[in-house]
Amino acid sequence: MAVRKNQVALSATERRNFVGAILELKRQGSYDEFVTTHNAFIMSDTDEGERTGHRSPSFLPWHRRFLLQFEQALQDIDSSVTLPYWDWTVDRTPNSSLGADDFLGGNGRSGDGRVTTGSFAFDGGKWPINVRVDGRTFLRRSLGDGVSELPTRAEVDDVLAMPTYDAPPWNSESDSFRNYVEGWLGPNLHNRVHVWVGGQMLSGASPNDPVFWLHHCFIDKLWADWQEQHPSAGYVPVDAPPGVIGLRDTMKPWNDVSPQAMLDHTKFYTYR
Ligand code: CU1
Ligand code: CU1
Repeated sequence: MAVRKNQVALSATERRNFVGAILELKRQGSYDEFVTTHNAFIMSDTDEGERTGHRSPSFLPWHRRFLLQFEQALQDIDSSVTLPYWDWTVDRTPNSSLGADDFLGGNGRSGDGRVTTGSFAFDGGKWPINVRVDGRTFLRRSLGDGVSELPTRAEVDDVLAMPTYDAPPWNSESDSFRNYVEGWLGPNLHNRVHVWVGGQMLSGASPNDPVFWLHHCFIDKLWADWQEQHPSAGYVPVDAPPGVIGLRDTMKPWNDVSPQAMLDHTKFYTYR
């Protein structure tokens, strides 16, 4: 059984293997397919129309499946690798361990935001930004510029205490755990972290920054924590209105994956 750990708990070897598998997936061309898929959903998910990846109840199961597929692609390269998570309530400064030279690299430089340290720096030659929303071919970050503070543990705990998974109108206006975690209402958890990192993380092509996976892994863990705290509150809606994914509906781009199939993450991995 795969165990997903906090990134601060990874050994130097585990960090090297994780980064190495990502670079190899990039070299093979498959990494950019994940960026393309994610960007397509960001562009098409809307509050009133079809919404599968974002702004909707399936935000959490969609990303759980997306991460699982990415993790399995890494494991095809190195079977020892699992996705680590970034607990940004603790590791919350630009100088945190996440940004070490042997891990994800640090902040972008002033002016153009170009990341110049770590394995994903443009000058290393291994991390061209191919799927992009503008002409810039280098990874960018501007930590803390768009919003100065990452969410706190107290804010996370308040959101975890919310008893209802989701609610009408099943979009960015819903008063619900899913919408508060996603960040359209309340203290803004998930969206705020994208803004705090800045650069490509602000766009639909956010998986261009490998920190995307560690951020979403923590969001996935928060969903698992919520499920444990609210065992009788399941995924809703069971039967959904047009545009929304109900419990047993198929989530694009897959043709055999429903939210129901993603509810129990322990079939695939556990968190430590
Ligand atoms: Cu997303
Ligand atoms: Cu995200």
